[in-house]
Formats: sequence, C-alpha cells, structure tokens
Amino acid sequence: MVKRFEARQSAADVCVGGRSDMSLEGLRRTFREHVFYTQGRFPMGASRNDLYMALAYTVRDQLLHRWIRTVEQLGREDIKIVSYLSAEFLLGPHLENNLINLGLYEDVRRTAEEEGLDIQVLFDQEEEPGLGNGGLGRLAACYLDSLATLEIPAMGYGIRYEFGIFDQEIRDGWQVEHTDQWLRLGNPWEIARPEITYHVNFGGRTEPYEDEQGRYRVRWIPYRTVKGVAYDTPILGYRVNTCNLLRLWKAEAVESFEFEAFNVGDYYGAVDQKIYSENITKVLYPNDEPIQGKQLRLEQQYFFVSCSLQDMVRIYKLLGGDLSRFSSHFAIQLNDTHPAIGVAELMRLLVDENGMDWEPAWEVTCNTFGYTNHTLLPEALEKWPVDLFAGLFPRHMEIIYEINRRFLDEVRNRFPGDEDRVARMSLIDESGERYVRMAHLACVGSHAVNGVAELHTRLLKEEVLRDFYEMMPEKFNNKTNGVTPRRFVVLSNPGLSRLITGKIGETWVSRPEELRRLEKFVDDPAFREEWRRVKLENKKNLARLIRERTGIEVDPSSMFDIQVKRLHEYKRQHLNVLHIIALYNRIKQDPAYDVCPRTFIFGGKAAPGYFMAKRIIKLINSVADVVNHDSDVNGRLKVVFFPDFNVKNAKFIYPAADLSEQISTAGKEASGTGNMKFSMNGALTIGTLDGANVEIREEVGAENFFLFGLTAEDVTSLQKNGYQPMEYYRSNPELQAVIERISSGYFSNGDQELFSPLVDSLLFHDTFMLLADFGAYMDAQRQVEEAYRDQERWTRMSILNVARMGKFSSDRAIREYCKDIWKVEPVPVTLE
Ligand code: AZC
Repeated sequence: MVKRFEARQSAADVCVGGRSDMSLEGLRRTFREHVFYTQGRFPMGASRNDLYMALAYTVRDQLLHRWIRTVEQLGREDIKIVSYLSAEFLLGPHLENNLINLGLYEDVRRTAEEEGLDIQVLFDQEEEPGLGNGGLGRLAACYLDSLATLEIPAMGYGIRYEFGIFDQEIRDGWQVEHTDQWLRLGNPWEIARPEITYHVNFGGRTEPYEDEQGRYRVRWIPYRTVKGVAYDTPILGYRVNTCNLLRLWKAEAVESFEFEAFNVGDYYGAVDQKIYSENITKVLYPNDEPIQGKQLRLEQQYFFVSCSLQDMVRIYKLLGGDLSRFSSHFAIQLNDTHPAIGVAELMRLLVDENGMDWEPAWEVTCNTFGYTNHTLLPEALEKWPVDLFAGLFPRHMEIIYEINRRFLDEVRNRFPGDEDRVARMSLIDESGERYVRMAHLACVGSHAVNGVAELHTRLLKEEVLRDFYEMMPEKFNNKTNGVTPRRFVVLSNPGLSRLITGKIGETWVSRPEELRRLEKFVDDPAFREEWRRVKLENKKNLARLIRERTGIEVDPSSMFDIQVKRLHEYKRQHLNVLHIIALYNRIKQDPAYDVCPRTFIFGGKAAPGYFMAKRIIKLINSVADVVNHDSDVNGRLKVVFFPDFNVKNAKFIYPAADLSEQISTAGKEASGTGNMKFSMNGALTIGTLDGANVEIREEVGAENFFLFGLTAEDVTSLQKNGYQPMEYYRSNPELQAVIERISSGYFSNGDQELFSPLVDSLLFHDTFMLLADFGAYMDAQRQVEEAYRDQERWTRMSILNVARMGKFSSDRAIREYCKDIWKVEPVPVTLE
C-alpha cells in the first residue's frame, strides 16, 4: 500500500530524489510492459516517442491511485470544492513535474539510464500543452499546482483546444506562426471520459409558459446544439497524495442531429454540422490582452462554462444536495471575464432548469462566484455587441436584462438622481452601439472581486471599477499573484535547489518563507563562490541552447540581461532596444568605450494581428544582426531573440538570468509573474513601479532592486496635461542619436520605411511614454553596470533576492484565496 510521503532527510538529492512505493525493478518492468503492451513495440523497434510515451504511462500509473482516491473525496457531500474556471491553462510539460512531485525523479532517471536511455532526451520529446497565451494562463497552472500541494479539493475547468498557442519561428527577423499540433503524437496525460458529456445550446428563441404550479416560466428553444466531452488530466501536489483534476471540454457534434440529416439524405449537411460543432474547441485565440470580439470566441466561452456548470450541478445532485445550498459545496472562481457568462448560465440552470425562484437563485449565484480581474487596459475589458450576444444566447440576454434591472434599482436607491452613475454602472453600455459589459456582470454576480497585485487592486478601486467599489467596497480585495517554486525553481534550477537545500534543508520547497535562512550565508565567500558557479553553469546551458536555436554564440561570462514575455507596446521591449542602441552608439563613437559585456536576450510571441508588436520583433532582430557582427563591438554586446518562448524552454531561461527586465509603463502591467520567476532564480530586477514589482522591491529591499521611471500617478497626470514626447526628444541628444540610428535605415539596409511606424508612434504619440522614461532607464542601467562589475556585491544582492522572495510562492496566494474568498480547508487524502 502506498504511504503518505514523509519529509525527506537527505540533502543532496533533495527535491528531485526520494522514494515511492515502487522498486526500481518494478519501474523497469512497468516501463517495458508499456513499450510492449501500450505502444506495441519491441524495445529495439521503439521510437523516441514510443519510449517517451511508455515512460509517461509508467509515471501516470503512479498517479492513478492518488487520483482515484482524490476524486472519491471530491464526491463527499461534506466538503467544499474549489472550481477554477479559466479559458486558459498554460501547463507546460507534465513528465518532469510529476516525477518531482512524486519524489521519483532519481529512481526514474536511473531506471532510464539502465535501459540505455537519456532521460533528458525523453523529457525533450514531450509536446507541451500550450493552452494559454501568457500570464493569465500560466497563473491558472501555478494555482492548480498549489491547490493540490495544499491538499485543497479542487477542479480546474477549461477548454481542450486542439491547437494551442502557435509555434513561433523567426524567419528573416520576422515572426512566422505555425499551428501547434500538440496532440499529434498522442497525449498520455489525459483520460477521455466519453460518458461525461453535456449538451450546449446556441441561438434560437425563448418562449414563456406556465409550470404545473401555474408559475410563469421561460424555456429556450435553441437553434443548434453541440456536445461537450470531458477529458481529465491529473494534477498532483508536491509530495502529497492529493491529485486533483483538470477537466477540459472538447466540442463534438450531437449524434442525433447527424442522423436526422442523414435520414433525409443531407449527408453534406450532417458533415457541415459536425465540422461546425468541432470548430468551437479547434484553436486558442492568440491575443494576449486586447480582445477581438469574434463570435467563435464567445461561443468557446459559453461552451466551456455551460459544460462545467452542468457538471457541477450533476455532481451536486448525485450527492443528494439541495441546490439552495450549492454555494456551500462549490466555490467558483472566474479567471478574468472569459467565463463571466457563467453568472447568467448558473441563473438559467437554477431558475429555468431546476425550478428555483429568482431571489434564492440569485443569492446562490452571488455566493458561489468570485471574480479575478487581470488587466487595467481599457481595450482588454471584454464587451460583446448586444445583437451578437442576444442572437447566440437569447435566454441569457433576458436574464442579464433582469439582473441589470434589479441592480440599477439598487444603484438608484443608493445614489438617487445620479443617472450618469447609472449609465456608467449598467451591464449594458448604451453610449453608442450597445454592448454587454462582462466585467460589470462579473462584479455584480460575485461576492468577491480581486486584483492581482496591491497597486493593481488600488487602481481598480480608484479607476476601472470605481463606481462598483463605492457601492460595494466589502467585495473588493487584493490577491497578489504567486508562482510555483516547484516548476520554476526545483525543476528549472536543480543546481540552485541543491545548493540551497545543502544549506537550509529542503522544507523551503513547500515553505519558501524559510528561504530567509539563506541570509545568514550572504557574507560567506565560499557560499557566494558556489552561488556564482551555479549561475555560470545555467548560463552555459542557455548559451548552448541559443547556439542550437539561433546559431548565435554568446559569452556565458557576460551579463545575461533578459526580457521574456508576450510582445506588447505597454511592456516596452522597444525601450530595452533603445538602451542597446545607445550603448552601441557610444561604442561607435569611441571603440575604446568601456562597456560592461552584456548579452541581451529577448523572447516572446506577438499576437499575429498586432502590427507594432511584430515590427518590434523585426527591430530586435535587425539590431541584433548589426550589433552582433560589428567589429568595433567585438563581441562585447550580443543581442538574441530566442524563438518560440514557452513553458518548456522557460526552464533554461529564468535560471540563466543576471538581470530581469520588468520595464512596463507604470499602471499598465496588472502584476507580472515572470518578474517573480526571475528573482526567485537569483536575477536582479531593473523595473518600474508597476504591478508586483512594487511588492518585490519592498520584499527584497530597495537597495537590491534597480528602480526607475514614472509612477502610475505621474503617468496619469502627464497624460492629463497633454504629454509631449517631442519635448523629451529635443532635450536629450543621446535619445536623438538613438532614434536617428533607427530612422536612417542603419538597421534595415538603408530602408527608412521599415521602422518608421515605430519611430513615428514614439515621436508623435508615445502612448506608453518610453521617451519620458528613457533618461531614467539609462541611469538605472548605468547603476546595473556598476553593480555587476563588483561581482561580490552582485552575488550578495542575488542571494538576498532569492532569500526574500518567499511571499511570491503561489502557495501563499492560494492560502489567501482559500481563507478570504473560497472559505475552504485542506482535506488530506489517504490511500488506504
Ligand atoms: C495578465 C496580466 O497582464 C499580467 O500582468 C498578470 O500577471 C497576469 O495576467 C496574471 O494575473 N493578463 C492577461 O494575461 N490577460 C489576458 C486577457 O490574457
């Protein structure tokens, strides 16, 4: 019988060592059996993928007992389950993470070795499920990890996109997108549940009727129906038995429709129907922040939300639960507004499908939902044209009107005569074309509303959701983001993990507050030496990968200055480029200029339709081409655009960074989470007072952080007073020279047009205030250089960063959600 894991004593094989219930011999046997019985190969004829699959199944076997026991627990009437609704889960590869959480890493590595296999090669074979765009999707994945690790009964609900975020290739300096065929070679981590299906309706009309008790009721007569099928993926916690469930929905045609069409001889109609249905979960929309307002996207949202809510209602009824107490069994979190239509859908399920009256149903709904906002950018706040919405969801439209009518009555009650406020707060924007405002629906239908960093929550209260805050301040709370130290330190940075564990034991992996105990070694020169050795190793690994992927040679002893994240003007990758060009100009002016050798590394995807972002990628690559080959530079500066940044290669990037670039315009980045991943791996941050940077700086100490730039308040008041980028341009000769370099065509073989959209946008609009921050950024970079030249000082700062980052573990964030919003407790899983 499998025992609960006990805290491990040994320091050396910490976090990646450990034992489980299975002997090496048992592992080897299971592995061979999977090669033969599951993959249908003799060992000699097995492909790399066969071997990976066999190993994945071997590891999955180890999860199953825990999984089944956990799912049994989820079926207990007396516990409360967290339901995390998210259109995105950016999980990353499973195999290595599961090995670490199981404590089987070392055993499996040895088993593989004895079979003549290099486990790294097998890790490499795994296609990552890229079912997300960036921060929001990755946060959902970190939260699933922490929920399981903290033994919280929880389910993730989302969409099983057949094609996730596109693969990025860089061709001639430009981004080229390729479809992500992650399911092509099979997915050993999911179990299809063809018996768990729901019908989801679209279109049509509604019809009033009287029920048996003579009550007024409405039924929805849809135009079309699609079937959702469940696919489950186990999410194991770190060294616990809790193995929660991520349930993703795939859209299929409803069989009966096909047969009907078939019977009347409309074969092609039936085929169309099938294709139309399956389209819903075909592809992830690759836009990070701004919305596109596409009908299919709205269909995706409703599709997965409806399946998930129907699933919860079914589970609850199976337990004999009384729907008026639904919120005592489920706490549902809306990850941004993508699932916000759930508010109307739960009302529909309770009132129309289960005969509840409006008021009790509304109370259940509000008590069930919590809403997390992830962005302040106005263009990213979802709203749907009323015509589109009502056409697809006639019944939901009516429900939303009714919610709105009651809500606006309350507003009028609280603020008599304030019709401007009523218009601002309405769930329907009627200022021009009419829209349904999803954030308003989410606020009204939830008992808790949170931002993802202190500054972000404050700005939500003061600006974006100010009216809502004034009316219901008790709903608002902050939950600063966190990231899982399992994937982003233990898995990504085994060298550093071993070094830390050797000093303070391994409990930091689940209690990263304990990293503070590293502070007392900061003055130990031998420790600092070791610290640098680990970093250098990580940089060498990344340098190898860079050579493989780009052909560029970089010097691991240079400063690795890294900015990886989605491409967006507000994130200001181009500000980083301006700094590079400034240094280049100094060298060109004086080849003897004493520049601190640096490797600038960029990575990130641009939304395929985002013109400026794609130009910025081209600019980075064009500057790289010139700088990397200039003999005056002589290798002292290198610029790299690392293609196809994703969870899988992030593993090599964060641990190799000396400097982390977190340089968004203050007030624009809700939180950021990459900032945390870098700092946990010992990078120092150069950054603005934006998002979680503010709190990171507070934790690590102002003296261990390179701050620069406008504050969010400065940005607002500059905007108000008519920001003139030209003024900054005129008063800064170095800035002029930098801009001149670009617009002269120097980086584009004389082509002065190529980058003129970028240059013009900076000189004449500069929405994100790069020019205003340029001077301060240059100064801060100068301080970075100085600090880096003193390696002992730099190492001290790096150690203190790691030691003080405990707060940013997703375990801390999840504990806060559990206590303040979800009101749930851990339920340890036993295997007997
Ligand atoms: C992101 C925010 O931009 C980022 O600052 C934050 O850290 C992250 O969410 C997690 O909270 N927002 C998104 O990714 N938003 C969308 C719509 O993708």
